Amino acid sequence: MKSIHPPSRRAAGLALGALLALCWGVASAQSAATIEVTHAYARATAPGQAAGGGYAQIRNAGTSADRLVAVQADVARTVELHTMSMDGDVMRMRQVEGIDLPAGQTVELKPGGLHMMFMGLKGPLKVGESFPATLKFEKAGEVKVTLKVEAAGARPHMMKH
Ligand SMILES: [Cu+2]
Repeated sequence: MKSIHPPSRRAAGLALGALLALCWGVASAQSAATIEVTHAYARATAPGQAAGGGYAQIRNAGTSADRLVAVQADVARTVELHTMSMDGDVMRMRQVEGIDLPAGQTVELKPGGLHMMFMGLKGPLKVGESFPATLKFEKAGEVKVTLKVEAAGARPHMMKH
């Protein structure tokens, strides 16, 4: 049997290891780029209003499914992910653990459906202003977005948490 680890081979092994580490770095950078967030906005809130909704179009341009698991924003004490459904004639919101993002698809967070809920607002969200938020994805990691504050719709406020 020949020598198993001649020095030259060992060096080659180390070089390969370094190359693999480099590839991992590139791979994770690419996976972050597979999530595209567009038209991120929040609804304006009245003074004293405790919570406000946030919306966006989230495209998973990657080849594997991902999941939005958390959102962080300095304007609110905490941010929850909600879904909305009709209960008789009352809109009800329910917290969800995450929002699934199938590969190659766009999921729209919109009024009346899935949305971000900014809980414990530190002040009113004013039309024309914008604020930063960080979206955390299971695979793609953190994606920073800016939400533009848009006028609250004429939708009646028959919502319950
Ligand atoms: Cu909500």
